[in-house]
Amino acid sequence: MVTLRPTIFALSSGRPPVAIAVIRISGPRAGDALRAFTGRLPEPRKGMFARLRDPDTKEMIDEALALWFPGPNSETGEDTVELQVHGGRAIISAVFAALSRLPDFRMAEPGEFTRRAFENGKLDLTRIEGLADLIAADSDAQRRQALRQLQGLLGDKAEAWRKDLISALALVEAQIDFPDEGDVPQDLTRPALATVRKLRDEIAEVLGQGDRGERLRDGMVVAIAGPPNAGKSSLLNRLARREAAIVSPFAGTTRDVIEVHLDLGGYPVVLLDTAGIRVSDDPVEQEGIRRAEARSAAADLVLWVVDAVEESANDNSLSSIHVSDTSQPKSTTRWTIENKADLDVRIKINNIESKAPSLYFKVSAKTGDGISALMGALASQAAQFFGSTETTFITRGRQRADLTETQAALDRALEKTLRDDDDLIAEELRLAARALGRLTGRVDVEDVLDVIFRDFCIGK
Ligand SMILES: Nc1nc2c(ncn2[C@@H]2O[C@H](COP(=O)(O)OP(=O)(O)OP(=O)(O)O)[C@@H](O)[C@H]2O)c(=O)[nH]1
Ligand SMILES: [Mg+2]
Repeated sequence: MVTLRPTIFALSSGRPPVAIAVIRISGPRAGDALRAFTGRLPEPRKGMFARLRDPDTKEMIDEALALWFPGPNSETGEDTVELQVHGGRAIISAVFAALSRLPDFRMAEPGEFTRRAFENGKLDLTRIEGLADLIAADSDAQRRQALRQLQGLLGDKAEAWRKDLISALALVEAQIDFPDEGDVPQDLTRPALATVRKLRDEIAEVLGQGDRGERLRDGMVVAIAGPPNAGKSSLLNRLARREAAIVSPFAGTTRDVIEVHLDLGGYPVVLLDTAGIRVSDDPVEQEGIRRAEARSAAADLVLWVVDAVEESANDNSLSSIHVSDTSQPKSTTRWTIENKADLDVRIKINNIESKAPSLYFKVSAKTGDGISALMGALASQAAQFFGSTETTFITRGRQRADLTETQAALDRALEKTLRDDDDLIAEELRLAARALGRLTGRVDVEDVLDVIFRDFCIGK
């Protein structure tokens, strides 16, 4: 007897207890499971109210909504069942226990439903990456980009390119196979190369769009840094609107880097609170300072926080801060934040003062004064940082690498035309087609699948 491919099941909704839990079942015996629980199969793709009974004892487990999606018109391409039960732990475990007792059933691994969808040709790799990003999206801009990727913005384009490339390759191969035969028109290579040139230019354009798409996935990194006790952690808490970091009157409170994810005007921002930078004998604090400097150097923007009172005592010389801190490479944009404005006896000055190239803000993390202006400036900075991502095709380094390889092979093919060597041209075109196939997961897929599915949750 042929052993059936296992039918898999998992909880696809959030951690119980919750109002409703969604259990998904996919595989050749999914329909059997539904029949075992309810005694019948509903009409495809229509919700059915059902009493779920334990297949062995016939004891009722719960009242549920059952959905039946026969393959191949299902998300995974296999027969699929979705049960919406009340989201209590005992209900879910009773359903799982009963499912595990059915022959050829087992729990799904993380991302296994999506993996089956991929194997059944429902999704290419770029769409799967879009799906992973969609689930992980924290902000509107990320959600929109992920959705475009899920809808095939890059995948469809890559597939169209691959088809054109294969037609071009067929022409070159025909030229090689029938060099002088009367029924084959002369010079098939020339039209093929026109296609190749067009493809190369289109790919170059996509690659030339910059790394906005990749950056949008990670978010704009904003590091809060500065001398100890300036109120960096207080500022982080104020911007995050929660007590994410410990605040204390003692200098040297923060040691580890604290990370908070914010949505600013629809853009993802990662805010870092770091240890106050000073000379210290304490090895733990030294490590904290080392981390603070490393993370600030890698940040997209540094908010350099100083104590307004100390600033005024220092003869108001903002420039001294710039001189004293040499840890920042020139390329990182840096704004100076004078905090504790509530304690400052000087006459209130304008909130934002443009001191190009850095910006200067005066705030009070304690009273909230000046915070909304700072938030507004951060939101515009994020909007500017990400620019328009509407037509950004590349969202991952993996995609960029495959496209760069495609382009390089096309370039080499075009160079070979000078030497008029059709065999070498054909070989480069094959390499280019292979790199494009890798992008969508048509070839060499095993190397990347594990990396991609590592990010997936169970039940997806
Ligand atoms: N009056 C006033 N006090 C503040 C303000 N912001 C912070 N403080 C106080 O300043 C002290 C230090 O604040 P923190 O936020 O812990 O400062 P920090 O820069 O994170 O300090 P380290 O982590 O030690 O480097 C605390 O007692 C805060 O309550 C402010 O705007 N006004
Ligand atoms: Mg702190």
